[in-house]
Amino acid sequence: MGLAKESPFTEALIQARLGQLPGWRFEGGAIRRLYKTDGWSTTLMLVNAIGFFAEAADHHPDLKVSWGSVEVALSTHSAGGITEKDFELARLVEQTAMWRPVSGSAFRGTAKQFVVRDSG
Ligand code: H2B
Repeated sequence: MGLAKESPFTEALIQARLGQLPGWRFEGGAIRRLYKTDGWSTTLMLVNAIGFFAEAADHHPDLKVSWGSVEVALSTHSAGGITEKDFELARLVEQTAMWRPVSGSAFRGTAKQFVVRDSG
């Protein structure tokens, strides 16, 4: 007797949940988003930030890394589809990638483009 296999979300549920995650789509069996960056160093910082959360969560995305972009693809291999784990990590990745100091913050923030806001 093993652990009960988690059942994956239906496509209708995936699409409904994606309504709350602008920029993310369901394609090739994964929920995914492309983040464009201002270059290699920002790309690597984003990869490392995602990697930190993924390891702490014990849930790991596929990352497609190019000079000026990171594509994040999430699925739950053990369930053979999309589960709450993927949506929870997607929300965390989104908050992390798009985080900037709010106006009026004590932080000046960076003048760099960093992670592009309308990454698609
Ligand atoms: N990541 C993802 N995306 N899907 C999984 O099923 C998964 C994982 N399983 N990270 C975890 C690790 C499992 O292999 C380990 C043993 O906990």
